[in-house]
Amino acid sequence: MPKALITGFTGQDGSYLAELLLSQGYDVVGMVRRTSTIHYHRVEHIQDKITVVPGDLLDQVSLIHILEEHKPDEVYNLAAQSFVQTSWSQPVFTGEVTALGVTRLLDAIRLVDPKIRYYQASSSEMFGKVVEVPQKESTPFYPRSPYGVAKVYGHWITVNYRESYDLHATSGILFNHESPRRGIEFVTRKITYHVAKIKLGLADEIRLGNLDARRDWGYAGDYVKAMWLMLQQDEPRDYVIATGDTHSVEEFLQEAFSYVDLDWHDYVVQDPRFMRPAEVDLLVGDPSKAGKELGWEPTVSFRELVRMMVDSDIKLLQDGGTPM
Ligand code: NAP
Ligand code: F7E
Repeated sequence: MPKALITGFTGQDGSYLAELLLSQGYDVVGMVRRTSTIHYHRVEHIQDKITVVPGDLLDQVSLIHILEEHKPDEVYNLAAQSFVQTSWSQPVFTGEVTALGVTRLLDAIRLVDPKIRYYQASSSEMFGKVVEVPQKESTPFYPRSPYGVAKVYGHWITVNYRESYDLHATSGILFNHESPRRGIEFVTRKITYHVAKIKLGLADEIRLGNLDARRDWGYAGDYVKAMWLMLQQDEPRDYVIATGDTHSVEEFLQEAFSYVDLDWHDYVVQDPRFMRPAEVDLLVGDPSKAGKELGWEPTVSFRELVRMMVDSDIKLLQDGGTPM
């Protein structure tokens, strides 16, 4: 039975990846950091099938101990300070976790077992102020936030360890991917949760920042499959994972509100608190290399994604639940 370690197991992608690996017959080890309250809401349905271990990307000793004790064949590094807005208020912390955390983990692999296959969660935020449309593997990076800068470091240290130590280390450059398990602070989930609240009479407005930004939004369940496929290749290579389709925040609003027969203009308040010091205006990826070499393609359209998230949030509220 192959064994995989997932860092960021409690996050959106960690939960979908754990489900996928379990369905493929893996023994799954999920790393969680210590917090004063336990929040396993995304993974509680599979918790008894997973070996949950404490560890932190800030603490290299914890990483070495996990690798020595559990001996994984594959490591998926999904842990990060992943919210772009927070990276301006906590730039050093973001660098420690999202950039240097990658080196701590790669170096632990080099020391304990260099045969381990490694996946790095790189991001379309590395393209930032884009120099090419659409963005592909060879497009130069121009990050626009401390988060984007930290991800560029994580990306290049992964390439460097592959070339320096012959590690099977792969970097997936994933464009935005969403789901009903998306954190409530990200714009898609913030919108669908508020649409559900407004529809049910529990709120009467939603406060947002820049509505013109365009993103290539896909479904997280599709994207974790690409991560797994990357580690099954003989040669480690880097891949863009995207839909090739782009929409503005305003288009997302339009789609979500009209689905429940409401007009978004009646409820949206623009609030400078949600504007960013530097914006990424347009992202759209070219996933053709992943299509050709991995046989990967997205299965959920923009419209299906929006509706899936709105439906889920309406059900969550009707069942008396709270957002993840
Ligand atoms: P997420 O929901 O924010 O999950 C992040 C995970 O990282 C959580 O499990 C979190 O644990 C964990 N974490 C944070 N700091 C840590 C630390 N110091 N040590 C150990 N674990 C730590 O993010 P996601 O959307 O699933 O994204 C997964 C990865 O892909 C991230 O690296 C993100 O930057 C990257 N990415 C995401 C997207 C996207 O659109 N979703 C696109 C490209 C790249 P807690 O539960 O304790 O907070
Ligand atoms: O913002 C605009 C905001 O926070 C999307 C992370 O997973 O994907 C994600 O980063 C856009 C931006 O995601 C609000 O200005 C307007 O232009 O949902 P977001 P993100 O910054 O694209 C990448 C690929 C990652 O790697 C990251 O980890 O929406 N926007 N009004 C808003 N955004 C938020 N959050 N809140 C607003 O009120």
